Amino acid sequence: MSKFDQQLLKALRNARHLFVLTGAGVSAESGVPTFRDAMSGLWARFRPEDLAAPEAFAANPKRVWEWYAWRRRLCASAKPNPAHYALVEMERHVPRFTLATQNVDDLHRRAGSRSLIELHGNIHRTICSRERKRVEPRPQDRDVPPRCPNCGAPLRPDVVWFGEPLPEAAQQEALAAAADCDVCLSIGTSSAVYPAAALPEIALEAGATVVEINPAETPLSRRARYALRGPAGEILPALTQAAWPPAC
Ligand code: BJW
Repeated sequence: MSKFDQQLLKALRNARHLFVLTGAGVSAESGVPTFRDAMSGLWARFRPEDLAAPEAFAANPKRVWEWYAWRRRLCASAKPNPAHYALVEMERHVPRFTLATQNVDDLHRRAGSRSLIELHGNIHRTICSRERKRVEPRPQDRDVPPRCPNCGAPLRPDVVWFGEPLPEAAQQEALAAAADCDVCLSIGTSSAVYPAAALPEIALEAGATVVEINPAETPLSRRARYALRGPAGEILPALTQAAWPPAC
C-alpha cells in the first residue's frame, strides 16, 4: 500500500497538464546551498539579498562577480540528484508538462528535462551590464569583472536580481501554464519571492490540485491541497513510482 493519498495519485495519473515550480531546495541534495541557508566560508558575512541586487553590483562589482564565480564553479561541479531525475520521469508520463524553475544552476537541463522555463536566468551565461547582450565565451581578461568586448562595460551573470523584471517570455509562458494546469507541484521553494511565488496561487485559483514538497512550512503550505514534508530527493522518486509503478 502506497504511503501517498490515493486521491493524489489519481490526480497525477489523470493530469492533462502538470505544472511544476522548483526552487533552491530541489538542488540542496546536489550540494548547492539554498538562499535561506547560512552562506559558508568566505561568504558567511553576506546575505544573498545584499549580493543578488543591482545596487550591490553597482557598489562593488568585483565582490558580486567573485560571489557568482564561486557559485558558478559549485554549480558546474554539482550533479543532478534523484529529485531532478524524478521530474524527467514525470514528464514522460503526462500529456503536457511544464517545469518552471527559479534555479540558475542548469541541473534540470543536465538531468534531461525538456519543457523547461528558467525564470531567474542561468548562472553559466554572461551578459553585458549595459547592453544586456550575451557575451560568449566569457572573456578571461585581468579585469574583475571582465569587460564587454564591444562597449567596455563590466560583464555580469545572466540572472535576475531583486528589483529586476523577469524575462518577459519566460514569465508569460509560466503564467499561462499555471493558469492552465490541473495539477501543480511546488517543490523546494520558500514561496517568498515574487512573481514566482504567485504561480501556485494562480494554479489554485484556476482550480488545480496544488501539492507542496518541502521539509519546512511555507506561506503556501496552508493553501496547498497536499503538503508533503521531507526532502525532494526522497519524496519525488517515491511519488513518481507510486503514481506510475514500473511495469513488472
Ligand atoms: C528543500 C530541501 C530539500 C531545503 N528538498 N526542499 C510582491 C510582493 C512582495 C514583494 C514583491 C512582489 N513583487 C516583487 C517583489 C519584490 C521582489 C520580492 O519578491 N521580494 C521578496 C523578498 C518579498 N521580487 C523581485 O524583485 C523580482 N522582480 C520583480 O518583481 O520585478 C518587477 C519589475 C517589473 C518591471 C520593471 C522592474 C521590476 C525579482 C526576483 C529575483 C530573485 N532573484 C534571486 C537571485 C537569482 C540569481 C541567483 O541565483 O543568484 O532568485 S533571489 C533568490 O530567491 C533566487 C531564488 O530563485 C529566489 C527564491 O528562492 P528559493 O528558490 O525559494 O530558495 P530559498 O532558499 O528561499 O528556499 C529554499 C527552500 O527549500 C526552503 O523552503 C527549504 O525548506 C527548502 N528545502 N532543502 C526540498 N532537500
